[in-house]
Amino acid sequence: MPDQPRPSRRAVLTAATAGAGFLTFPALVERALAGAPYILKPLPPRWFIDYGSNAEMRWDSVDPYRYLTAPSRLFVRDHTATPRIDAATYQLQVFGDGLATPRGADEPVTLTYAELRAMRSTRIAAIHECTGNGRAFFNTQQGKAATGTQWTLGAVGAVEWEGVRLRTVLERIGLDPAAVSIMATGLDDHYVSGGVDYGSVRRPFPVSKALDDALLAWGQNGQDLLPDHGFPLRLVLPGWVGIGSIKWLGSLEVSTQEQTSPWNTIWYRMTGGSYPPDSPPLTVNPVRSAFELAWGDSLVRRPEVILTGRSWSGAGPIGHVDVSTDGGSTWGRARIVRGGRREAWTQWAYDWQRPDRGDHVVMARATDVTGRQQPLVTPYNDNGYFFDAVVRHPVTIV
Ligand SMILES: Nc1nc2c(c(=O)[nH]1)N[C@H]1C(S)=C(S)[C@@H](COP(=O)(O)O)O[C@H]1N2
Ligand SMILES: [Mo]
Repeated sequence: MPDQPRPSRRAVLTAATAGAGFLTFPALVERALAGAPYILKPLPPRWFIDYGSNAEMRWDSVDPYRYLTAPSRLFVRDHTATPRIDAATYQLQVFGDGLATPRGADEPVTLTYAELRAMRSTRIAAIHECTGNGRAFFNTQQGKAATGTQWTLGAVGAVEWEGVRLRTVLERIGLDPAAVSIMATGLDDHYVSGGVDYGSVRRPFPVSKALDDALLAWGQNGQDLLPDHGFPLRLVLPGWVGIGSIKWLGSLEVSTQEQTSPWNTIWYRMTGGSYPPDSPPLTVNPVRSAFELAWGDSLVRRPEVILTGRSWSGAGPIGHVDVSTDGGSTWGRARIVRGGRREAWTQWAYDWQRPDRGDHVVMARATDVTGRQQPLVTPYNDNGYFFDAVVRHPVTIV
């Protein structure tokens, strides 16, 4: 299952001591018995909803005066658990028949952490988001639950990544013009689900993305990557589904053939609902919006209540945002506070005039510069990807 919540460490321990569970997730049971958490950074409940190996950022903890999401606040999505990797012995391996001089997996080009960091560095501010962000709303808003972690809207952040462009690295190694696909593979444990070992977390992406804006990142917001976010090195595919940005990057296989892995054939493509069986792997993220409010927040009545929030799109900047405070009957344009080109997301504010005391539903609907607008209903898919419909957010004016 994609984005399946791992049982809490306590639940794993209970199962393990009861003699159950060893067959289903031995590595995780071992880890739990050893007292190791899945995620290494602290997850204070005021900032995060803790799902074991996944952690969601709470939108009401977002500071309206901070544009970027601090590493300590960013959501985490681990298929198994965060590994600790020693940068001193780390090597990135690059191989495949798509290199100018083809190389097998047993004779890769290797790059050490120090060699990578000595290369020309670039900073890219981008939205970082899980494909399943908003999944819970398939159930709570549209009445049909999808499998996987029931994220609300907090599996997203804005990050300024620092690293070397993959293009630079490939040019240095030498690329065959016939290369089409690159398989990125992580160094974390094999992903085992339902008794099946799917191997290392890995997903192929097109060479065109590699030559466009893909980054081999060692930093986030001016500091080294945290272990949970991929230390010492992760791939970043700006604007694309989070699964493309492989953490703890172990190898890149450059091929003249299209490549597949379960992460682009079984998961991270649309299945079920009205989707055709040959629906392609997901790439560019949709348009979404969130209020910087808790679910069911209470707001003190004033002549003017200011609602703040953010909107983002994988395809480009946000053009405009409309807000409704009456459940979608009427809409007014939000003020853009910060956004524009080369930015990760757009911050906005809406001045709610003379709200009545009582319960209300507030909604934010964004349109990006390519003309993509959030729909009111998102077609269902089995794994609950790309919930981009306008979210009906309850608030109470007290
Ligand atoms: N090696 C590896 N890379 C991975 C994953 C993983 O479990 N292992 N999870 C992916 C998914 S589904 C997402 S949404 C992002 C999450 O990145 P973050 O935990 O740094 O926020 O990493 C992606 N890269
Ligand atoms: Mo994800």
